[in-house]
Amino acid sequence: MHGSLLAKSTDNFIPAKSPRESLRSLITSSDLAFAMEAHDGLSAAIAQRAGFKALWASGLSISSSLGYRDASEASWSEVVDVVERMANVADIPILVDGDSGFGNFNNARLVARKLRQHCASGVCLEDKAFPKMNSFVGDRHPLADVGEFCGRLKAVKDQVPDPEFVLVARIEALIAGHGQDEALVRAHAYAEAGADAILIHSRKSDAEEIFAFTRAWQNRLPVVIVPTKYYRTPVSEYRKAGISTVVWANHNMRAAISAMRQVCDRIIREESIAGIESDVATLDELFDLLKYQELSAAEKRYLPQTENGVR
Ligand code: SPV
Ligand code: MG
Repeated sequence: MHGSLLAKSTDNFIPAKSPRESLRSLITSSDLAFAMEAHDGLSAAIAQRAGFKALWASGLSISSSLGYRDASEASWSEVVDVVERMANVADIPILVDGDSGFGNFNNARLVARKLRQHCASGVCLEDKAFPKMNSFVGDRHPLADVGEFCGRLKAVKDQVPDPEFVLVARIEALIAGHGQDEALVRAHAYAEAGADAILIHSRKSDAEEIFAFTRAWQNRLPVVIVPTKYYRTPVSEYRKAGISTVVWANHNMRAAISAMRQVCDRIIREESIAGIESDVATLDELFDLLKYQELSAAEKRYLPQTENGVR
């Protein structure tokens, strides 16, 4: 499914995924791109079926679905396992939220390499220390030293020289309350260190500080944004500002929470599933999403056949 294998040695085994359109071309294209959050194989299949061209493997959503807090509680290998499940069902590119890299340069490059081996198309690293805390929680968001974070970026670039693998450097200066100057200094430093794109994050309820950043930055590298809090801004404004990619960062997970809560509340109250049948996905929809029809075709091909069908 993922094309040829670029295997040089067992240790450097990197499967080359050939999704329909590469993450790099989506991010560098002049068209505004969208990456939809997914946190497991099923949500990845749903996002792809809806027509999204790229996925955001959200740290918040993956942590939440595993029952962890988005505070570096999930281990890097648990995240890699989830991404592997996503890549197994979806063949659109996956940009993985690599948090702050799970440690120093050494952990960051290890995770990046493992993600590439499991068919991720890129990783986003944020300039915070380990352990990190979700950007919308509290006010304590100490930033990494610029030089040290540049080392993390360089180590990832050196470890994963694949030109198709995208390294996004995420700036948390605005989240941490440091202002535009600090954000810009960091963006330029991360560009020098080899980042392919900059994610500028904000938790304001309007996009003004994002636009102030893009005006000053002048697209030296493509800009990725996460408008979770400034959700009212129309995407036409992002096109006008020359933004590269919008990440809808957690909406499959939040949709799942409300849908599951409503269904649980009704079933416990009504002591019946009759009332909710028309509100939940059909089993046929589930079988279709996970391609059960492919399995029956494969059975015909690979299992010994009898006169009455498959044995
Ligand atoms: C995530 O989806 O995990 C993100 C985006 O990093 S945010 O939750 O806004 O920090
Ligand atoms: Mg995250």
